[in-house]
Amino acid sequence: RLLTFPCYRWLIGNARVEIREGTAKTLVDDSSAKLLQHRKAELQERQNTFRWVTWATGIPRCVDAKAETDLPQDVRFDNEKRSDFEHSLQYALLELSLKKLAIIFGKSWSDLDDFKRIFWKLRSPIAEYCMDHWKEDWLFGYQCLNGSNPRMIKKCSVLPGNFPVTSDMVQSSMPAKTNLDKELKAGNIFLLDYAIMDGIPANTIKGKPQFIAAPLCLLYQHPDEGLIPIAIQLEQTPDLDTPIFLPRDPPLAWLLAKMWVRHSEFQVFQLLSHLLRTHLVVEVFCVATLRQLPAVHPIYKLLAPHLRYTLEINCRGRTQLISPNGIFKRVVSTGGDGLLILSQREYKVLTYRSLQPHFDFTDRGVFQVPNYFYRENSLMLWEAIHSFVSDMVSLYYHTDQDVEKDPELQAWIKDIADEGFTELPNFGLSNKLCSKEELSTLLTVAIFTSTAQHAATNNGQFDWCAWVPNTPCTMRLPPPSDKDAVTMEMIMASLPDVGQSCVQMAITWHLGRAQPDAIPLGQYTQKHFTEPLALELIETFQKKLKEIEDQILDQNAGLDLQYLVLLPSRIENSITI
Ligand code: OYP
Repeated sequence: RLLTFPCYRWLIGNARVEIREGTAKTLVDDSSAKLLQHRKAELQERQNTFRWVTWATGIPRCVDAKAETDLPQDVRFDNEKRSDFEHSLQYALLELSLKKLAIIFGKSWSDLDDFKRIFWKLRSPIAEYCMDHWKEDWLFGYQCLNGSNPRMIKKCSVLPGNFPVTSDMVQSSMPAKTNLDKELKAGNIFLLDYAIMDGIPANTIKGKPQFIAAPLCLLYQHPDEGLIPIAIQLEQTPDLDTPIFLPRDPPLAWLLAKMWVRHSEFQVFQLLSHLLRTHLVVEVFCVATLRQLPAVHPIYKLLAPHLRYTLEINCRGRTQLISPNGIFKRVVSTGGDGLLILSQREYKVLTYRSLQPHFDFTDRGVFQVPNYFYRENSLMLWEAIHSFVSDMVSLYYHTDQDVEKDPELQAWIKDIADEGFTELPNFGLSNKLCSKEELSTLLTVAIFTSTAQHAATNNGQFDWCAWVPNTPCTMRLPPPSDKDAVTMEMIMASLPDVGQSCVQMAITWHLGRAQPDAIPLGQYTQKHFTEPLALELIETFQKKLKEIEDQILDQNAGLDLQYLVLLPSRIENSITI
């Protein structure tokens, strides 16, 4: 395979032999006119190859390619990855279409247990656990912390004005000696607020309207039961048709209310936490790095392993997943116009700060919540990456001035801030880098997002979405307005039908399963760096990751429900799926 992005070039007569190895050099380190000429030529070529394009306004810009086939070979899947990607999906879809046939020609689809009939072969231990326990309130709470969308829950010290929960309503969820007021003050009340879903247009599938709600859900950190939901309102504006559902309501009413929250969760999780906040954010780093940093540049060498396959998977996502006839349009309630409007709303409020886990936890007020394994693991990983990256930066930049005076690095940050994250006045990332620390933080954001954060959202999706009633991709009836009128028939007519459920299982299995050619976090199969000092830092980083691995395994030993998605050995080095 031709290596068109060399780190170093040997000039032998007229032939240009290109290899990746060699000492990393910033522009000021490269002295000979010939090598400087090469840097320039390489960047010109890359800027011709990788161009920014606005796929849709109001979301991050991306690489100009109509489909993955427009991308140059160097950034395409290799044969093994491509054939695995295409076959695994076909396998899952075929498997499920057989089940679907069996059901259509078998007995009716009328009870929650009927979901079990499409739940064979494609399974995981957590998905099975979920199937057995999904109705239990504590598992609903658990998923806010350690499910596949662990960034939604916020501390609630004052009830929102549009959510008139009274002390009486929730007293039966609390020990007698306390009450809502006391618990609000004590910091034990939390909120899920899906205001962002309010007014999102819903899809029409095969002529049938789908439905979207914008729920509010109050949770309580119970001294014995753990985090549990205690009140749910399915729309943002309270009124007679929008009752507040409570755990003491008729069981089917409470269950359907929770399903509606989880349906919003599916949309926010897949489109905002997963697609926008990992895939699309990282693509900006990909494109800017390919356009602005020559392969011999230390920052190129540092980032390249974290950008593998991301352009191709994102192109496939744009053409097959969120396109006008894609998977979302075919089976998800936000398919059609909804998904873009939702993403644009989130993009408007996206901040650079929220991509840094310690700020994210501070701003959501969730530093004290017990058993928040996602928080504990992601902070350890952030620290490890930040310390590795800072040491690497110090190898090549001795002073803050060195950073300021690297024209390639400054062109890179300008591309990121002005060309990638356009139309974002409140993002909070400057288009200049003034210090080593600013550079290290930015690199940590890029690497953390493409590794740990992507793993945290992507890798548990089959576990939590395979049992469709737990996280339904669409709803086929409007939210219930009368607590006493909820029946099993209504629940089955609301949840995804057999076909939609099969696609949800197939796609989440396809994306969530371990990738056969995965390169784990901190493992480098291409030897970008060759200098001993850099290699030593890589080794230290790998040792640190091993310690984290052991610590996470220790924490999980003996747990029924283990949180292993952030085990370093299971985190991929880049977004490849
Ligand atoms: C690309 O042939 C990707 O249908 C997934 O996209 C699935 C395909 C193509 C389908 C191929 C085909 C990967 C990149 C991404 C992302 C993040 C968002 C994932 C959302 C998954 C939603 C699952 C929907 C279930 C109903």
